[in-house]
Amino acid sequence: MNRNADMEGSSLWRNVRLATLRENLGPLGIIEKGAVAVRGDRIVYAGAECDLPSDISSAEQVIDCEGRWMTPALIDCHTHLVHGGNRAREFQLRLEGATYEEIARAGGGIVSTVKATNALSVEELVAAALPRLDALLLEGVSTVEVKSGYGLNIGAELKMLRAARQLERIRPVRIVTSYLAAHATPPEYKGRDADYIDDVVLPGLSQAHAEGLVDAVDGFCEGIAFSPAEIARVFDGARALGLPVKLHAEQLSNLGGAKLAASYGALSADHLEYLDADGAAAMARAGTVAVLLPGAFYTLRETQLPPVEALRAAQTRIAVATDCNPGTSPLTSLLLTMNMSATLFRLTLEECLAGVTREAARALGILQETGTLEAGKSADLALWNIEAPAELIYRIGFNPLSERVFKGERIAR
Ligand code: DI6
Ligand code: FE
Repeated sequence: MNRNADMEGSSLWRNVRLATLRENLGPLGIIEKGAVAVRGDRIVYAGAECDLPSDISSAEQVIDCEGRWMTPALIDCHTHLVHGGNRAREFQLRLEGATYEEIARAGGGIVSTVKATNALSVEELVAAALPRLDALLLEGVSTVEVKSGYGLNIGAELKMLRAARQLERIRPVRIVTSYLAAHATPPEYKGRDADYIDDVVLPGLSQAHAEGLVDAVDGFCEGIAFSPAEIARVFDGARALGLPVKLHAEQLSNLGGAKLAASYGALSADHLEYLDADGAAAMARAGTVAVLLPGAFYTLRETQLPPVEALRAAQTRIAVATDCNPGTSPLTSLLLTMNMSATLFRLTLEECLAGVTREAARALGILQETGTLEAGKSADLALWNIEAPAELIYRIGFNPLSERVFKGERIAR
């Protein structure tokens, strides 16, 4: 065994076209004749093949990519992946003419998912989430944000977050958690939002944080959920624990949630159909990413488009995500999410692709670690059987992934 120790666990991806998503390299950060070198779990080189330094030009494993395209592995930065049951029956009833109110009165809606989630153990929640997670991973996803928010009592919120953490141990994926007890007021606290925040949301947050279960704190700021003043109390709790915040804001009406989130230096504000130019500018100033969720827009047959022009004018960063949830976005495809972002929201190719890589990483506060093809970052790569990047957003229901690499490890499709 005289193998060079430096080459241990090393791989070289050559003859590859790179969409690095590095901003200093122009749109998509394209390098036509590229190479990517990996040592252990790190990218040590991502650039032109002809400039490959001689000390890293040899590797244990050399992969000729035959001109395929490589992007950073994809990132789904907003999901409710862990939950019990589904709402297909409600979907069917709505097609037959039932209204949301009728369904809610019959015990449906978010309350039915809360019941179904409370009924499951951590292991059962993991088992329920796995097929959804696997669907994402098969399309080149390597990082998934997962929220709590269907427990609505301390025990069940912690259970959801434990299930989310468990997913990372049984699949090659990075999971980033958000504590979303401020998603809805459970029936037992009806009309007593403040008590729910005092009794459940804030003490549950301290417990979940003490267990290492919380990467960020989320809330739902809406007429049917929590007011900006109530969300501010939750954000104060997050701040006291040193946790970053994000917010479901301006989905159904404009309550100024995005502005509030920006004032707390939020990582992101999400949905945003009813955002105004002021809110977009406040987000840009705070570095708060706008996460657009076309799956919910589509499922709700919403007609109010998010203010994409205002976001561009303010130079607010834009990400896109599935919002995978059983009520308003039963979507487990980030490729389809990109297509919807283009078709429904008129996002450009660059906005779509940056939205599931670089900007999604920024929205999760992990841009130092992943989201671009860049030396020093985690070797999270996706290799595609495509002739041009536009194919990633153009097709509907077709998966051109060739292979995925997570932390340097090759994962067969
Ligand atoms: N926004 C939504 O659209 C969902 N939650 C949220 O914060 C709805 C959740 C559900 O109906 O289960
Ligand atoms: Fe959501």
